[in-house]
Formats: sequence, C-alpha cells, structure tokens
Amino acid sequence: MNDQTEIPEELIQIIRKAEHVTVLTGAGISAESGVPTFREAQTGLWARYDPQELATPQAFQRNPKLVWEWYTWRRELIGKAEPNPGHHALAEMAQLVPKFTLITQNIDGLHQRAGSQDVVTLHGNLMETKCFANQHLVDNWPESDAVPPHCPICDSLLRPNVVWFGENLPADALQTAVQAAESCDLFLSIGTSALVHPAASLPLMAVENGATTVELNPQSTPLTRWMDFVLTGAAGELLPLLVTSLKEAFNNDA
Ligand code: BJW
Repeated sequence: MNDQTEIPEELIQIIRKAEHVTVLTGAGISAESGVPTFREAQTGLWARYDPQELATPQAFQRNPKLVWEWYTWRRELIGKAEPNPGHHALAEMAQLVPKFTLITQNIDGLHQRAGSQDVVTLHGNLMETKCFANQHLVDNWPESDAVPPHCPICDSLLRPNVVWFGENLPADALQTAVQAAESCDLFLSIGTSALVHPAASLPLMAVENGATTVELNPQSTPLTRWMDFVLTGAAGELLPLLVTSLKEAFNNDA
C-alpha cells in the first residue's frame, strides 16, 4: 500500500493509461461545501440525530411529520451549498479518460451541479419527492396544511426520494454500479466511511476484478488495507492536484 498526502507519479501514469475509471463518492466529498457527513464524531448527522428515528421506513410510519421536517431542513441546507473544487475536479477528470463512471451515495446533487454527467445515484435525490405507498414521483401537490403533504395520485403520504436503511437501492443504479466496479481498470473511493452496504462492497468488487484501487479520505476506513494507493487528505484539495498532474502528463505526451 502506498499511503501519502501527495499524488504519486506512478498513480498519475496509471490514470493516464486507464480505459475505464470508476469513482465512488460519499458524504466526505461534500463536507467542504458545508454539507454535514453522517458518522464523524463531532460534526456528523448521526452524532446529533438517531438514524433509527429518521432514516428508516418504520421511523416515517411512526412519525412522518418529524421525518418530513428533518428532510425539509436538510433540503434547505443543501440548497444553499455550492459544489466545491473536489466536485469540479471529478467533472473535469471525466473529460480526460476514455470511460468514466461516477457513482455517488450522496443525495445532494452537487456532482450534477458541478457538471458531471450520468451520475449513478445509489441513495436517491433529496430534491425529488415520491409517495410512501406507491413510489409515485411527483413534482407538485395540492396546497394544504398537512405535514407531510399527500400524493396527488393516490393520496398516500409524500416522502423524499432517498434510500433509507432496510430499503432496496434502485435496481438499475445498483446494476450499473456493480458492472462499473467489475469492469473498470481503476477504482477510486472518495470520502466514504465504507460502512454502508451494498455501496461499501463496490470497491472490494474492483479489488477482486484486479483493478488498481485508490482511497482518498482524511481517515482510514475498513477499505484502507485493501487499497493500492491511499491518499490521506481532503477531496477538495487532493482532487484538483490530481487533475492538474494528470493534465500535465497528457500535455507532456502531446
Ligand atoms: C472526507 C472529508 C473530505 C470527511 N474529503 N473525505 C451487509 C452487511 C451489513 C449490513 C448490511 C449489509 N447489506 C445491507 C445491510 C443493511 C444496511 C447497512 O449497510 N447497514 C450497515 C450500516 C450496518 N444497508 C441497507 O439497509 C441498504 N439497503 C439494502 O441493503 O437493502 C437490501 C437489504 C436490506 C436489509 C438487510 C439486508 C439487505 C440501504 C442503505 C441506505 C443508506 N441510507 C443513508 C441515508 C440516505 C438518506 C439521507 O441522507 O438521509 O445513506 S445512511 C447514510 O450513510 C447515507 C450515506 O449515503 C451512507 C454512507 O455514508 P458515507 O457517505 O460513507 O458518509 P460517512 O459520514 O459515513 O463518512 C464520511 C467520510 O468522509 C468519512 O470517512 C470521513 O473521514 C470522510 N471525509 N471530510 C474527503 N473533506
């Protein structure tokens, strides 16, 4: 394992030659945009809120108003956030390699706002709303005082279009992610604690497939010991450095 805070030249050369780069991101990539992560001891959401009371279907059934209002607060927070240099660097990296798959666990839409295309969203999108009973995706609903509001199609309660614990991930997104993990020659895991499955299994699928694997995180995770390269630091600092070095390598070829 190659553990460092600078970008190794060997890694730049591997990316330069890669045919298919797959990237998995987690909450850490949005931390520098001011979006709280989940599991960090002082600042993570789960340090202040109990996921069993907010991020499960059972929690919603017990107290739909509490859950709806918590997500309304987070939607407002995310609405004020801007993509950071880490998001922008990944959008730029996609233009430099033949095939690039960006998979995210994040529901904040910041990759898309940074210009990344075809983002594979494993845990949904906080800006979308669906109904609890029938998964109808809706943009509008009749004005009322009800919290949460009701589905205009089937009258069941509305909820955010995100994946809670115990719920299946969207099948098409998961299938695309698994295929990308199994077929890439380079896999980067960025800003995730790698504790939540099935997303956390994707880097290990890439290991099994023989891809070069990279972790970028200020902290170690259960994945760290399996990685070929470990970049220790913040995504918003290291990813722009990586992309600058990559562009220099391409310029030297020309
Ligand atoms: C930085 C940084 C900087 C900070 N730069 N980095 C197999 C084994 C065990 C359990 C299971 C299993 N398979 C399924 C399960 C059950 C469960 C699970 O995984 N539980 C474990 C926690 C034990 N999984 C599920 O239920 C999933 N569904 C499923 O599998 O369905 C089938 C099934 C059901 C039941 C049983 C078996 C099968 C669904 C998971 C849904 C996760 N949902 C959430 C909430 C989404 C909505 C919302 O936002 O409210 O998704 S939970 C939360 O965790 C969110 C995240 O996407 C997800 C991952 O978190 P992430 O991104 O890794 O964030 P953090 O905070 O953990 O880490 C941040 C990292 O960033 C840290 O490492 C920092 O160091 C780093 N960092 N600053 C770079 N500047």
